[in-house]
Amino acid sequence: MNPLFDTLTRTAAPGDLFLERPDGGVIRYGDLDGLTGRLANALTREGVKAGDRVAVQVEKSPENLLLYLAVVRAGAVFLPLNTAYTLAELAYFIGDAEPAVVVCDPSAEAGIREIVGGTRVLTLDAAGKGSLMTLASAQPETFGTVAREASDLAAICYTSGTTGRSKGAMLTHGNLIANALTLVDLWRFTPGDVLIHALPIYHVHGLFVATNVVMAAGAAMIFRPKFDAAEVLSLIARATSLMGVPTFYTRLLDQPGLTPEACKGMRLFISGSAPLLAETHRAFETRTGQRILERYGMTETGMNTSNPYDGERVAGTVGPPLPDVELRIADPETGAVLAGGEIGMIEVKGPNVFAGYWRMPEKTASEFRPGGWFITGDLGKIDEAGYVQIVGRGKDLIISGGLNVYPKEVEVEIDALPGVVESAVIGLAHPDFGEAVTAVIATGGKAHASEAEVLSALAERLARFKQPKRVLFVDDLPRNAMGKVQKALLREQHAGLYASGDA
Ligand code: MCA
Ligand code: AMP
Repeated sequence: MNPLFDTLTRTAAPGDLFLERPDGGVIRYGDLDGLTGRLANALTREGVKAGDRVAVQVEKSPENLLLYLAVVRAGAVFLPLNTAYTLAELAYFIGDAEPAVVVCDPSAEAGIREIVGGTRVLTLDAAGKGSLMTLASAQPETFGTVAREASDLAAICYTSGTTGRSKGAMLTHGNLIANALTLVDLWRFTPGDVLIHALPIYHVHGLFVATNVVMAAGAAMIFRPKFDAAEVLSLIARATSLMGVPTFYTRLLDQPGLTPEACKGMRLFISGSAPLLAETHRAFETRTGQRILERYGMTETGMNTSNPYDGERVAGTVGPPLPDVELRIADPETGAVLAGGEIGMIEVKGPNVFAGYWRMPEKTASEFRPGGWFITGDLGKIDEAGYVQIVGRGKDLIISGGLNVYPKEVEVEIDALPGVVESAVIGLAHPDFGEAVTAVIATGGKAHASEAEVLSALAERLARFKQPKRVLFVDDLPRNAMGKVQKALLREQHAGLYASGDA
């Protein structure tokens, strides 16, 4: 038995719709056996064995999703990579994960071949074509699904770290199944549901929360290459649910056609990955009559909490812990559990919590408390009704449009530029992205490069979403008595930078 593959493919009837392609074509659940069989045979032919990693940096397409399923079916470990990562960033992931096969866009093939040494490279483009598909089309549909245990790895998802080095979160079959089944139940997904899938599938939200929940329920997806507010609105009449980051909802609110009538067939709007402003929650309800359900998760844990389906969905909270997740608030320094209502570190425990960081046993150990409690790095409190409220982050992290950016990683690149004494990268409130990456560079009062020059120097080094939206220059950075850069003060000083909706 292959726990994850079996769980995802056992609910639906063969004739049920699995996915509507961007071009309007369809894939039915009954097609999955043959489609993933060909791909799994292709991977096996390329030498992929149980436990091997398959690194995938490709545009979103149904074939990309089929590849995920085929990797799991072949007993291997799916390793999705953000399409925005530059070659410099990729070199680290590939060196660290040592995949047996890398699948990339044809346009990136030459560059990737240079950094991977002898590793096999196959291609897959946005239209679902490429050398992987050519190889798969020549393979038989029949494939003997590789047996796995619940404790075996199904995926490794890289997540940045405060020290600048990304860590590979190891997710097991058991982790992904537990979370998917809990969410199907909690959010009441059934075979009658149709989800508009407009998230990227290189992160936990679009790949596991959306896809696994849909499949475990035997439901269907309208699969879009990316989020486009007008397009999503035009699809809403045929759908029952949407999962998105807060930027989806602020952009939908800009659509004049967003009305109760337009949304009347929808039963569930879910938001997560970044804080949903209470004001967005209220505005959405006023415009549509629907209360967005906000939930909270992490790459390392999948989902931890969710506002209820039936009960009160409270704006500004992420709801109670999921039924099989334990959550506590602890003193960030000592780990002592704090009394109800106090603010502290959110720590979680449960079948959803990952198996550790790939080849980083010390890092793994330092992020768990005795008894298996994972230290999330988020600061929060639990109110009297048992709802969790996230009040800040213990980690220096910016979340821009639902994507995480660790300031340290950007500062390291900026500090290496000529004329920079030091830099502080901060997140400032932004009407579209929630927070915008902003660099403050100390020049010591000397001549320095322009904003455009700094940005162009970073373009090759950092993925587009990590690049600052603005670069500000100061003589010196403000420091406290301990000599620490006062990022909170910088955030205050520049708070209104994006208020006009600029940039
Ligand atoms: C695109 N750009 C961005 C972002 N996305 N800049 C900052 N932050 C971003 N998130 C760049 C583009 O390259 C472009 O630059 C410019 O900003 C404007 O692009 P635009 O066309 O407006 O962007 P878009 O393509 O519409 O994308 C915005 C988006 C997208 C729809 C919000 O970023 C997105 O789908 N985000 C979701 C990410 C996600 O799935 N997160 C879940 C992580 P230029 O014009 O100069 O080229 S998993 C997780 O967090 C846990 C598990 C959880 O709880 O879910
Ligand atoms: P990632 O490492 O990309 O999985 O991002 C996980 C982080 O996103 C969490 O540690 C939180 O800081 C943040 N996050 C996820 N969902 C929410 C939410 N609903 N509200 C506030 N922050 C969230």
